[in-house]
Amino acid sequence: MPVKPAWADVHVPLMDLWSMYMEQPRDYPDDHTLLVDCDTKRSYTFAQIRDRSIAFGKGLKHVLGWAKGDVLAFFTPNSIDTPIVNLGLLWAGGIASPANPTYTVDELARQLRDSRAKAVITQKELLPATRAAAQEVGLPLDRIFLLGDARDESGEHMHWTEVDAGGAWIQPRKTVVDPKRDLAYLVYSSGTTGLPKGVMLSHYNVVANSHQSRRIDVKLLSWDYDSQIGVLPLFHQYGLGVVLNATFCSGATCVIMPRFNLEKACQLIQDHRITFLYVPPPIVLALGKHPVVAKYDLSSLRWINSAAAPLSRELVAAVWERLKVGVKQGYGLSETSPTVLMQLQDEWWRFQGSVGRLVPNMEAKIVDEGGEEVEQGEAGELLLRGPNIFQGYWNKPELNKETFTADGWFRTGDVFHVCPKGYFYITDRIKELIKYKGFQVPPAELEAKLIGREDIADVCVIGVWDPEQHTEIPRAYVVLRADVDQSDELAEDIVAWLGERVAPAKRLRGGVRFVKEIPKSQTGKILRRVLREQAKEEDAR
Ligand code: 4UW
Repeated sequence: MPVKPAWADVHVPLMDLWSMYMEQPRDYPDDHTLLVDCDTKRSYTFAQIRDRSIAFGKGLKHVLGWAKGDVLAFFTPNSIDTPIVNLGLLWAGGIASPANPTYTVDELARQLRDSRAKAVITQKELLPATRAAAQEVGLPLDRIFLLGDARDESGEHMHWTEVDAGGAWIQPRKTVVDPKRDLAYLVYSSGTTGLPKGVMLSHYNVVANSHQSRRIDVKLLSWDYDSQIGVLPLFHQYGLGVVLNATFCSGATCVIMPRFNLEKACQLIQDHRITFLYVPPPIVLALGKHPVVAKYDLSSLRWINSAAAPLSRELVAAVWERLKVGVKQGYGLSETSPTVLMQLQDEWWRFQGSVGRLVPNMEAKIVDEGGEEVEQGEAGELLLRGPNIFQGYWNKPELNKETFTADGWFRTGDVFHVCPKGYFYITDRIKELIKYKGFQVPPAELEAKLIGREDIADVCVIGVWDPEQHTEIPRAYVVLRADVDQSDELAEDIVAWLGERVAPAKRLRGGVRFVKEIPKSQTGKILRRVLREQAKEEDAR
């Protein structure tokens, strides 16, 4: 029998995402500050966000002839402007496709090409990479806009506020979308295998997930007391979905950090009396163990939520010992808009190690390799159904057939068991994905690059556990060509060579190991599990 949520279903209104955030009843006043820049202290109230997003949406329609379904790519570190541009785009019926701002030119070009982005918005410091990527895919350079504080003196690239100005006089008519059919986001994820692909999230998917998860965290927040730091990347559903959703729904002010710095984060928590945090496990590690934390008063914190990668009980205990703050967990995927499982605030100590229970309106099944449901308590792959499940991968009909079962269950590629009370425990991953500090690292992407080297005959990249950093790190198992001799220098060269060609999160921090062959099944499929076991043994020595 599929597992059902402990809660009754919630009503999911049929509306677009802009209307959900900007037009629904809320507890806080229009002039309440929602977003603050941690450096410049520049800020936006709700009314400013609403009005500026409409102005940007009008500008997009008029200046660029933006049509429903046109994609705007985001290539920017976190900025308080991002949510406004994002909302303005949704108002104009567009689709946001955010990219990791540490991407190389090739990686960005790939996403621009695949998403068929009509324009890209970036910051001045990233203009050289953005221009190079645009040129590579034939995107006209005047389709690159800027956000943030710095302008482009050459005048070649409009600042988003200039796009705004261009449509000031036209009627504010929001583009009508079909919430169930039209997309709000095209985020990139490698799914269970291969290269990153566009995850199609409809307005309804995201609106649903907001309502599904509201009764867990958002319910506890109040606009005149609570605040958070927006350190999670807004190019990822954890930031774009969970963090912004908490702020817009509750009014809890979000102090946006462009990049994480522990000391700075502690200073912000102290100065702004921050009450809650959404973070990945490495930040929990830092809060629990790093000496710098002791210099600051973090007593305003009420709770922390960790998700996106595994978190050990030991770290949860370390944070409790030190700060007397509970770290609860959540689980989800880009493909699920993202929240699927969540612990309540008091469950981190009552159900330690669990990543929570199903949010409302979802169903879950745990199945064996043959697709049959396992016995209660046994481990297997987690399958999901619900209104927050994505519309499939962009332009990948064949893959979509494999991703969903015939009766519509989404295969997560994660291994779970569930206790009789409905608490879920994640124990393994059967998909290829590696997570470095919560960032996706698709092994297939690194393998494709490495195999391009003359001296490499075969290669497999897996994630190995780094207990000090508390994260998986990518390691390459390499078969050299017969006439090439292995050496430590060559291993270092391979690490450095790849490091120049990929975003920093994808570097081979786990090093290179030379092997005689890559274990494969009779059908030629790489047996990653065998290598993962081998790596565990090697690292234990
Ligand atoms: N423990 C172990 C976890 C966990 C985990 C995810 O990059 P994506 O596609 O997506 C995310 C989403 C994070 C997220 C979802 C819901 C939510 O509410 C929240 O915060 C409260 C954050 O990371 O990667 C998805 C993959 O990441 C792994 C798992 O393998 C999953 O398939 N993962 N959460 N708590 N592993």
